[in-house]
Amino acid sequence: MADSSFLGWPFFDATHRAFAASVEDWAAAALPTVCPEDEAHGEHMDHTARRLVGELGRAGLLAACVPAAHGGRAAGLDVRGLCLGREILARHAGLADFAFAMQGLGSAAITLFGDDRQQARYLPRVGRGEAIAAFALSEAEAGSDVGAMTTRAVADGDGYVIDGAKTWISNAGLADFYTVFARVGEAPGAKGLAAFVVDADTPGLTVSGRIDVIAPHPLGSLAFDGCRVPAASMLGRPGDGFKVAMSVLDVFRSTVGAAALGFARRALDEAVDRAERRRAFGSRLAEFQLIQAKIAEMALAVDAAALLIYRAAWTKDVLGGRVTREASMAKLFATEQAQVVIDQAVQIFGGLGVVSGMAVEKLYREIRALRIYEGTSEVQKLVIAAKVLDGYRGN
Ligand code: COS
Repeated sequence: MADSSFLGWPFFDATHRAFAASVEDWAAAALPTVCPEDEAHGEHMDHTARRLVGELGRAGLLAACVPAAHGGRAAGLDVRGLCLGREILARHAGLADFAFAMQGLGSAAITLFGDDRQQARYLPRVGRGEAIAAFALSEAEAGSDVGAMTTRAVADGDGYVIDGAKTWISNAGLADFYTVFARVGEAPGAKGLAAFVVDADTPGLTVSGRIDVIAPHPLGSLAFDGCRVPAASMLGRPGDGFKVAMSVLDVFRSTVGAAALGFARRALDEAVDRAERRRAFGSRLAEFQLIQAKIAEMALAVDAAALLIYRAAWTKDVLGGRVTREASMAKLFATEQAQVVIDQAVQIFGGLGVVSGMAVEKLYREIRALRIYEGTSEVQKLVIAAKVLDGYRGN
């Protein structure tokens, strides 16, 4: 049974504890049928992901992804709710975490920068699980270096025409709309970007390919070929795009850490169960001090990651403002440590740990991408160092 003592920490109030309990109850009751083991990948995966969004919406759990004015739990983005949802769902099933998280990531720019009309058009459907959201930032030559993107939106009459290509787009092909970042005007690098919300059926927007990865989820590339969107689809103003993207990532990097935490907790649970049952040299594994040392290190990493994640989430929810440093610390530490925890769990399982389909084998594949997407570990270090140095210099 996973440790839930962290819910007693002062970062949470009664509504968070109730929300965590409802996610836990839903996961235990619904996931075996909504996301059966053999339908979470392969040809069934898209169908399962779509069904997960619908069921999460019907259960009211996507309320963590949208603001209260449009059916959500909190006045703004509910970072603690997002983190709790991701942590608990990731502990049960990676695809469930994916479906939940993408509703938030794909719509967050609308919550943070959209006008009333844009919010009313998209957010209630996102929160009910009736519209699937996606975030289209990365390009083949612009991942860490966001300012290098070349997708361009050219003003034309009462709208913009978008041309270019995006890749590594989660929910490509499933989404009903995409938050798309493109270059507008002539300003260089990060200064010349804008964000748009683009409906999936807009002529000129096509899914140009699917990408298979080691922990499969719906992922692909998009092509924009003379894709005309109304000027009213821009989120914020021309030139705001980099700020929009970074503000969204300030929230979602903590939630990536939370998903890693969920994977790590599951690995710790699996490892402890194994250590208690497996016998070697006449004793249970749990009686050997080398195994106890691993368990201690794993538990310490899990708790330390949880503290950083919920510190970042609480800071954003309660104190507001930018949490760039806190979110980067949470993501960096939680994802790197989850990789170590899961690796140790595989070690405790021995040969069984690398057998396809074993829980720890799946976690071992599942965790790897989290150290890369939404800002690599290396980018997080640059961000943290810049903030520390800024502080020292009095900026
Ligand atoms: N919130 C709001 N505004 C922000 C911001 C944030 N978190 N971070 C930066 N900005 C603003 C800055 O204030 C600055 O504005 P001014 O020019 O008006 O001062 C502007 O954006 C540029 O900021 P900065 O100079 O810090 O940007 P850099 O080009 O140095 O940023 C990194 C470099 C690498 C930190 C950034 O590009 C980054 O995070 N890259 C990773 C992107 C990523 O996660 N990609 C994966 C996407 S998968 S979804």
